[in-house]
Amino acid sequence: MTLSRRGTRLEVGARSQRNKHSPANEGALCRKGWAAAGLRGSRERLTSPMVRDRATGEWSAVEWDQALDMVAARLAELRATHGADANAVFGGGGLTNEKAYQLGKLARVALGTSQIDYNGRWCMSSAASAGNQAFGVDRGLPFPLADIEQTDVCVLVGSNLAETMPPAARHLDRLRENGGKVVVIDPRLTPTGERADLFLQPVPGTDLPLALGILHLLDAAGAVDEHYVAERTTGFDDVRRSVAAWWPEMVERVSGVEAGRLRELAGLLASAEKVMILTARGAEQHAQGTATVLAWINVALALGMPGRPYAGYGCLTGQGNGQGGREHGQKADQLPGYRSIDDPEARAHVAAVWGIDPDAIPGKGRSASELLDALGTPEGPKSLLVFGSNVVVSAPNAGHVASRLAGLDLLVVADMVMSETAALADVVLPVTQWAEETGTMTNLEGRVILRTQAVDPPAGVRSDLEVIAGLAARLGGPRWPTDPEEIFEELRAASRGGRADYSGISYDRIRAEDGVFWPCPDGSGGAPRLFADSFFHPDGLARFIDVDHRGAAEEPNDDYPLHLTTGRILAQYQSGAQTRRIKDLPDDGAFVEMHPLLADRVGAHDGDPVVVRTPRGEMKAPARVVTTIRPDTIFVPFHWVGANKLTNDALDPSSRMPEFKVCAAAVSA
Ligand SMILES: Nc1nc2c(c(=O)[nH]1)N[C@H]1C(S)=C(S)[C@@H](COP(=O)(O)OP(=O)(O)OC[C@H]3O[C@@H](n4cnc5c(=O)[nH]c(N)nc54)[C@H](O)[C@@H]3O)O[C@H]1N2
Ligand SMILES: Nc1nc2c(c(=O)[nH]1)N[C@H]1C(S)=C(S)[C@@H](COP(=O)(O)OP(=O)(O)OC[C@H]3O[C@@H](n4cnc5c(=O)[nH]c(N)nc54)[C@H](O)[C@@H]3O)O[C@H]1N2
Ligand SMILES: [Mo]
Repeated sequence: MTLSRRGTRLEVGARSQRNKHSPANEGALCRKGWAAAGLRGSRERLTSPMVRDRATGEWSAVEWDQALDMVAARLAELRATHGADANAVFGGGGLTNEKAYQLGKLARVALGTSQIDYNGRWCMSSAASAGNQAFGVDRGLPFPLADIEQTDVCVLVGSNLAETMPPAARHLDRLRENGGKVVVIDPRLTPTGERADLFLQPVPGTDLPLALGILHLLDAAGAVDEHYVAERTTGFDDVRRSVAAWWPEMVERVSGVEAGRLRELAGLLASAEKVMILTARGAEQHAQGTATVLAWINVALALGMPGRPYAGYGCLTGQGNGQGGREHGQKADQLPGYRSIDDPEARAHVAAVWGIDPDAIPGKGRSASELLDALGTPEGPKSLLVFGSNVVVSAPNAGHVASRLAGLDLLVVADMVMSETAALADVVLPVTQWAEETGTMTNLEGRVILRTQAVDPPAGVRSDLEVIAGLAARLGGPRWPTDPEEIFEELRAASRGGRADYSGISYDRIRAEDGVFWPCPDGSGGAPRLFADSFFHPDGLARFIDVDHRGAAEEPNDDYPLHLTTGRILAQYQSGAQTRRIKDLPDDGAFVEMHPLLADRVGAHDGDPVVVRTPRGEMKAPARVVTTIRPDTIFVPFHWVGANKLTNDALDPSSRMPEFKVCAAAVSA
């Protein structure tokens, strides 16, 4: 039996000196960052467009013109036969702001399709939806990350940041050096949990009743900031009434967290002057993810925290451009500047920037999982262009997604490697990697930063911006720019007046100021800390939203008696398309984390192959027996093909987030 998680042995690349040029991570990178250059020059790198013969399955290298001509001709043909929505686009939160913006424009202007969405739907969408509802704005952190060090109590709900944002873990360490307390809520005791002063280990999918129970206790103890609630919020009365039912003993029954622990946490929060509540995917990737985040925001509001220095609520980001990637129009319901595609004023503004009639902008499309589910069906799109996602590994219920892709007339993937999704494509377009191109990203603090090209790309590859412009030109439009700064200038104009207003930001300003925070209308300074005087709803007030616990979409039963949850390990990134190809990173393959009590019951020893089954599929991997997980729960990392054959594609009604973090499962030796 191993008691240590193998992933934790990796050391974080240490750079202890404060680096003024990257305030969020102080110049530190995690192990993957240091090794990322390993993919450059690798034999795995694609350097020529490839076309696959469907009959024989054979790939052949073709010239760029030939590949782009062919793709554009097929897209035009599908549009002519089936209408504009026959073509679909799938983007990624790893793309730069410029790429995300151009991809949205490619869909709406060059293809005229409403069918575009992106993998960010699987990432922070529930927190985004909750932030918009409660505060009227979705900026992951409304304060700089380093503010963590100055708070009194930092509550991490479903975040394993020691493994998923290693450079940020130092902020937790400094908070504790400063006398502050760290609280971690996770069904697994992770390296983040090991840093906690108080650790709560709930059943997956029960963070919502935990929050209701905490608010119940705070209210009973008279710890609600009545003045703040009256002056700065609306809707508390309903919330107060509904949490009255959530006695700690009832919360214990649902969540498995002892009532005493709950009281301990409530006591800590009641006596603190500054409380910071941060959620990540553990709390958010649920069919009730938005409601769960809202319940924790309610706790923060009741304590009077949002807008107070070094306090409030925030969502810890995911992908490299997780924040900027959700602001500039690659979402099904969105136009650049975080505008709604349904808003006539937004449509008129963006249409003017694009030089088209507002009526030519399509309406709302399908969200990521719904889009993938519709592919190749009679009503659904017949083609898909993928930029920056490896959907057959990372989509929920991935076996079903693969069958949908197989029903397409045309699948095109732009990638730097032959990912599992690219391997199913008709055409693969080889593109440049981050170090080989320039562009802006918006970090979790809402800080727009510039990443400049460091090295020349290998011969034969093109940037996504060149690919997009190449397709747009062939689809009959005017010539589109390929220079990132020129595109950023257009994005600035398109975002003007929107919620994520970038109009005051320029490449020069970003260089001069080490990043600029949005909202930043022309002539303004940018705003590192939000909500000091007012929230973003027209009346300036924050909203308490009354939410109740519905439970997971799929609860354990006789056939599938366990909770399965999924997530990340330190050494691998996402679908692993890049990190699994880097020799310097350890790759031991997937595993099934389980408690010794469970291992005994199924007769498995550490390292033995076990089979995990859910109603959707099964996978085989070695058992990893650890005392750090709940005995009723198993955990599988999703970096390898397998985990997502098991996961449930039930969606959150408002964010359309799938339930990656809990479903019913069975395990056998
Ligand atoms: N090493 C590494 N770092 C990454 C990534 C990567 O792939 N690898 N990906 C990046 C991206 S895109 C993202 S989104 C972030 C994600 O960052 P995190 O959200 O920190 O990562 P996860 O491992 O998905 O989930 C966090 C924790 O949630 C716990 N959890 C599972 N179910 C529940 C539940 O129901 N409730 C609670 N409270 N906790 C639960 C898991 O045990 C896990 O420890 O990481 C980013 N950083
Ligand atoms: N079971 C389970 N599944 C999950 C999650 C979970 O916690 N559990 N988490 C979800 C989350 S939070 C996320 S963010 C997704 C992520 O999962 P994916 O959407 O698959 O994201 P990546 O693995 O980062 O895939 C990026 C792909 O794009 C390529 N790529 C990278 N940069 C670029 C670029 O600039 N241009 C182009 N054209 N290609 C590029 C990479 O080589 C890779 O093949 O997975 C989700 N899936
Ligand atoms: Mo993510």
